Amino acid sequence: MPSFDFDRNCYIVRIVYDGPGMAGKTTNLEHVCNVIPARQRSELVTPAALKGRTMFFDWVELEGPNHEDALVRFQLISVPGQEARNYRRRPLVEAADVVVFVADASEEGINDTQRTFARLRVSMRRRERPLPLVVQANKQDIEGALTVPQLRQKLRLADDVPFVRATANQGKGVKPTLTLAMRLGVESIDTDEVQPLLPQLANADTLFDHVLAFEDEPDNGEPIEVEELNLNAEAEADELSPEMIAAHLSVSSLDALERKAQRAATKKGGTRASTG
Ligand SMILES: Nc1nc2c(ncn2[C@@H]2O[C@H](COP(=O)(O)OP(=O)(O)OP(=O)(O)O)[C@@H](O)[C@H]2O)c(=O)[nH]1
Ligand SMILES: [Mg+2]
Repeated sequence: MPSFDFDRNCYIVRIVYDGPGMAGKTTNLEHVCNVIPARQRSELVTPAALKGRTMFFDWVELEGPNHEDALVRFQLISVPGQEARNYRRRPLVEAADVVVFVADASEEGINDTQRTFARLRVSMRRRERPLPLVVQANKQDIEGALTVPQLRQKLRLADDVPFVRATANQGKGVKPTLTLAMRLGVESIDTDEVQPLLPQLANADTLFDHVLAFEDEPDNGEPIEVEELNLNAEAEADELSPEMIAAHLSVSSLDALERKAQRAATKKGGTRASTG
């Protein structure tokens, strides 16, 4: 939910750019900084980047419109997409008011995109309130890149989730993506509760300390639900209609149920044998 910063008398809407490694998240923020005048934004802060990969996050704050006598400021944060940095990614996603999912829509990137989206979906389900989402189908310049309808199907997203085509390294689609995310953020000020700004999320400095607190427990093993893992099976079944995919999914869960029942029966039999 959006926050209110009483020190600066402004609303804060946090827009988190999530997505797999090398999808173009940092490129989006860099382009935003190129097109928005310096007086309307902060510097782009990137604590420790290694060979072009985001290690912790990128952060920039933009001045937005007035909303009921107070300014809205947007904090744009991009996560580290590498799977090994998932423990740093998670607290950032949890702090989001709006998520921009930057999908690598190229054939090469689509598996990582699906896997990362499955993780995001788990985080979204854990929240009490729905998290507004914009999906950017990036790398449209690469031959064979998935179209928006193809990507929508791969990620199993309904028609009401907004998608934007983009080639972020040429600046294409970056601003429309941001505009949509900002609009969703401002709407959530009206429809959601607004909480006082948490000190640990106030600025890039405190956010860095917040993320560093997770270094002691680098647990990347976030559970992904069985249904989500079936995404890859589904990926092979490209030409299937939604009905066939639904049938396929229920068959896979039936198979899984059957195996589970068999395991339980064997275990039970074993116990009986040892006690009887
Ligand atoms: N061909 C192509 N390359 C792109 C596009 N967008 C970004 N790139 C390139 O992809 C590479 C990775 O981009 P980044 O923005 O650093 O990716 P990231 O998502 O921040 O990656 P991590 O920090 O590792 O999570 C860079 O070389 C970009 O120039 C695009 O639309 N098309
Ligand atoms: Mg990056």
